Amino acid sequence: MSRYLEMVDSPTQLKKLTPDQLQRLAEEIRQEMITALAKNGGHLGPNLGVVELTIALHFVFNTPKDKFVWDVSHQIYVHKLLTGRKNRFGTIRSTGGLSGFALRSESEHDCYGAAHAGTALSAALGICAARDQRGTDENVVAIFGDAALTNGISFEALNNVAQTTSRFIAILNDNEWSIAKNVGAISSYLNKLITHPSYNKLAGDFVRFLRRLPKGEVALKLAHKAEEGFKGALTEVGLQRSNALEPDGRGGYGNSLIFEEMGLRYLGPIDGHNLPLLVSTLEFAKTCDHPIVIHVLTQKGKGFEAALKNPEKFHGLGPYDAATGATVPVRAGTPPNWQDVFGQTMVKLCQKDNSVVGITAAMPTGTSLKLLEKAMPHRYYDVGIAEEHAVLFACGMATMGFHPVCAIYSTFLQRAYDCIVHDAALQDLPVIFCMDRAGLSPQDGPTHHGLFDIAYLRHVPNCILMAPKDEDELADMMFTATHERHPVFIRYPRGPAEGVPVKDQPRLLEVGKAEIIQRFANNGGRKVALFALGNMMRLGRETAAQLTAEGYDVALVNPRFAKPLDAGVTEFFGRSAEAVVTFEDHALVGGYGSAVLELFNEKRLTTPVIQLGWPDQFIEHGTNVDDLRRKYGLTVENAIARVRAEFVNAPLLHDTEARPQLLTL
Ligand SMILES: Cc1ncc(C[n+]2csc(CCOP(=O)(O)OP(=O)(O)O)c2C)c(N)n1
Repeated sequence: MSRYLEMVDSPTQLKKLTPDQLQRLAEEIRQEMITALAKNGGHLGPNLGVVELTIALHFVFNTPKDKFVWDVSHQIYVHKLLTGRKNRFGTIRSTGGLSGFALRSESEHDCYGAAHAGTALSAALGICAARDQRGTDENVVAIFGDAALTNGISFEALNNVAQTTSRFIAILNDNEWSIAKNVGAISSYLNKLITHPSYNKLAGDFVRFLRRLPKGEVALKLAHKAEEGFKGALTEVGLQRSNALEPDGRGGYGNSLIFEEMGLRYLGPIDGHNLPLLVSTLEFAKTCDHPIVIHVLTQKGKGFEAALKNPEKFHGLGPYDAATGATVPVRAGTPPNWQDVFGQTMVKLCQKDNSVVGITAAMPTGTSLKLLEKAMPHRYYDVGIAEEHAVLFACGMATMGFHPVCAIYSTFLQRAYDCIVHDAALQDLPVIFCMDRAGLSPQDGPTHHGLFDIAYLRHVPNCILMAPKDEDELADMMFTATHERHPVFIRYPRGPAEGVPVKDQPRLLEVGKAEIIQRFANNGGRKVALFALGNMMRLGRETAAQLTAEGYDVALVNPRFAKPLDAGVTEFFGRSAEAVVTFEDHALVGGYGSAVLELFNEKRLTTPVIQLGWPDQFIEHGTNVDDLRRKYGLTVENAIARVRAEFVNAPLLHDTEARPQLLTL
């Protein structure tokens, strides 16, 4: 580790450094992140962009007393390095290691956890309100990206600031990028602020503040450089932005500062890589008895050529070469990712059916809907980080005869729950929800695992909920969904699919019909029926093979539908088996296994049900899916052990004695 970073293990030590040393520290931190993250990857680009900003924040404020609330908090690595976690930094996002996000249980300097976008301004305002209630004097700083302004909650908070508190500091970290290029009117508006000198709001009280500071006595003698810095702020970063100003249609270029209209003083835009300027500006913000937003311009990936050239890829990535940024090519023979099969199928469906369109909430790459953008841009919508809006927008289109497909990760769709119930389901609209990352997002952890969607959808009337066992079935399910008149949800996981060929022409599936993969052999062995939902079919198959080898008589079912359940097939195997095992990549509470149990109760079946799935707790992050599945028993070994245990001391019953009411199928 390099010199200054070695010296600094807390914000207190950071405050002892001279301006030049702080600058050196910034360089060392960049290098540390580039090398340390190369092995496992992480959110490199956003963090390279906030090095100076984070140093300045810790130089001026005093956490944990003062509070930093980070939006998404994927840009918190520098903060981690400066708050006593540098020795564990190499463990970030791996099993037992540091979280990739802010985590209250990890450090007293992380006052608020996050990873879903748009939460910082509201949470910070709540902290301010509590401070004001208590009559204490903490500074509260919310740090949010330009893409957070595509999110409704951010505006709900801004709308509420002025009436709630007089001391609120918000830092808009504007790098023009969401994960992909930021979208929408707000993004164009921010560009206007940056490229038009008349919007520069550093003059006035801030400059007077700087001039009042006694020369030489300013914190670390930085401020005297600030005026100079502020003059350079536009030229260094702002003017690199290429877009010309667009007229506002009223003969001008618009002249209202949206933040000021909402009761926050606006300051900026300033160069977010100019440490002296940042320090002085934050010192000023500390003195403000008025809510303030500081517009800071940063470059995603600063200091690493490869990341600057490709901000989207380096937003978050796996292992890479620390010298060149090159990433490891996918091994030949690896099946396509589920998301890619989704994207390719979208293109095919849109080519054949004019009613189909694709909608993403700022995740064109993560969902692979960018394949549709490329092939048929007029059938593609990126609405920004706005899941609620995405669903309502889709509902509107559905009322006009369209089959909109919302490609939204399972975890992010949680945000749009009311829109699903109140708009899509209640009006019974044919919106299709393709829920990517349904299952684990291992390195991200509990904020990103998609383990709740069956539970939060299964009880909503009118909904159809499916999970494909492989990528060919995913295409069939998407095709089937475009023929439905109800809201349809399809859940599939992250990562490579099963490697089965995808037919040219997908086929229609019968809604609510399961697929029987293997029937009982009636060979005299103890009868066990396995129901393996979606991607758990692989586990189901292996379990079936091993149990069969041990002499059990095994049936294997691909349920396909978590709703409507195939009541006939489920009851048939429930009655004819001596034990049933349900496999799901989902929380056990309220999940697919629960649906089976509900049916068994309704039919008064007493066959024991062994449920494999995720326990009733938040599952931590880990290096990979296998580590976590092993820990929580989502394994073939555990399935077999539990089946064996079920039969210990259980007398062998002949079919006829045990199950007199066999149904025929
Ligand atoms: C509700 C929600 N939807 C989508 C995401 C995925 N996501 C993570 S970071 C990000 C972009 C953040 O951009 P910005 O806030 O501008 O920060 P930057 O990475 O540019 O610093 C998105 C869309 C998320 N975290 N939360």
